[in-house]
Amino acid sequence: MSDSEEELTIVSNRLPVVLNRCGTDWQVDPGTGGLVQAMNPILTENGGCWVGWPGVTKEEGTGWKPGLEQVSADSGYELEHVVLTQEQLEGFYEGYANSVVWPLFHGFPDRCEFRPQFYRAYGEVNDRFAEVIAARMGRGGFVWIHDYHLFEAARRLRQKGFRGRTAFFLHIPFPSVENFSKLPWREELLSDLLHYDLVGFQTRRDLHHFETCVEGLGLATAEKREQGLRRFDLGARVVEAGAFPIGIDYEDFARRARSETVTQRVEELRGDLGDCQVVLGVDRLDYSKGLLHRLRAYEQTLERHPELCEEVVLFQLVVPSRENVAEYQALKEEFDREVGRINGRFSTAGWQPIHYRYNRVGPQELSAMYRMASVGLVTPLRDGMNLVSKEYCASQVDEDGVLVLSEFAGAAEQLERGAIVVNPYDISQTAQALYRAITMPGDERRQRMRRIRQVVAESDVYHWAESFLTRARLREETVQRVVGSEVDKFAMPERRGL
Ligand code: GDG
Repeated sequence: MSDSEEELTIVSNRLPVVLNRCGTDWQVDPGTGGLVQAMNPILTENGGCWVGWPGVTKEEGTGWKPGLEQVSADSGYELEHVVLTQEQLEGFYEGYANSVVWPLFHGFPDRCEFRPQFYRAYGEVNDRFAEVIAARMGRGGFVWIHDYHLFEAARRLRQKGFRGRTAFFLHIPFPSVENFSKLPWREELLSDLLHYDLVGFQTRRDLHHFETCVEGLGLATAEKREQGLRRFDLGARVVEAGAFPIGIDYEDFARRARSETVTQRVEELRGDLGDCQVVLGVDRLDYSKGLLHRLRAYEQTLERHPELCEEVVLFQLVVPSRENVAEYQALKEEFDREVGRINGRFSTAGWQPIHYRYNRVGPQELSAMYRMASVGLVTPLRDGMNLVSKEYCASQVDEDGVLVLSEFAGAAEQLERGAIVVNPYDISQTAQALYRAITMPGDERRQRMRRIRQVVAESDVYHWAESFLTRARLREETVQRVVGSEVDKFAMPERRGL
């Protein structure tokens, strides 16, 4: 088997499956979404494996195993599960990943709960993942690890004797040195990332932040390479880091948006909304998505331009997320209250300014929403990339929608030339941008939309996977492999004490 055909192991916190309990049985369906779509052809063609947590805890039994095996057989590659207990899940997932890393990396340090027991649980679970990977791969091969749940996987794998190649991609932003430095385990986290051969970020800004943190904390010095890559020389080992902005399956979104079913559904939805111009928001319920700021900006637009009343609606889809975390429940309550207040303030006999749905919808319904909307309002306070902004553009097959995009979404680096870019903290500026989008003449809309659709099409998810994998594989020729004690170059005294 040549290098380019080498078997690939993908690792992510969740396996790409959806498990639903039906009485005492389990229904297991294949997952959807960009990452799965991008990996499917590569894994099925060359053979491979996906390692992850199936989504249920050890306490819930193993009745899902036959279903998982079936999905694995149908998809043509193996699904290797990592079983976690409820306690591990709480400390690792709800604790360290979502109450430390997520808020810190999205610029909300005050929301962090820096509890040592969370960090310990995170280490334990990363070790469990490493065990499962090592058991499957032995000492060699190529493993691509995804996201902030698994920073420690490469170090722990190497401790178990693994000598193959490891690559990592961070889907969320990397914080500035000011924010990053607040982390009690900051050196450990950086040194964990420096155990990978290739580390990928969403944007040049994230890469720059990483580089500044590594240099600022004195761990290594970055050397600039071709294509914006950075190279950290650690003696016997070299680590590369780069920006690889993730994309979507553009063709799939465009095709679906044009389909008969979706075209019909667009007409129905438009009819239901009284033929108003639709401003669309689609977000997981999360404080990083700037939902409350967005409502205030919309309210201000209506306040300043009363002529828009009965002409425009904000259609907001909020997708439930992390429902058992108290903070997310509180955010939902506040959001519900604000929607009620604004609707109470502006509604007339036949018109309501905000249509709000709190559920998950199917891909066709989502496509219809994207296509019917005259404005895509994507205003996260911070976002690694934000796929919704790209999906909206791909679905704008009539090319007459306008994208209003937060400068703090990773996507802004690529889409700034066609979108109206806003600072979502600046309510007044966002309101003005929204007004501009609603009233933008047709020619300008088409010109801008065409420009961004081209970027989204060129840098789709296949391009992303291909460029990342090509870089990871190229490294084999240029880099000496890590040997023996070099692994522990960054062993932290504190870590040993934990
Ligand atoms: C993380 C990073 C980065 C949403 N509602 C429905 C639905 N969705 C799909 C969208 C989109 C995805 O969920 C959301 O992706 P985002 O990128 O917007 O945000 P995160 O979930 O926070 O993702 C982010 C991403 O990873 C990838 O690297 O861009 O910055 O935070 O694909 O379509 N899909 C369906 N029904 C819904 O109701 N079917």
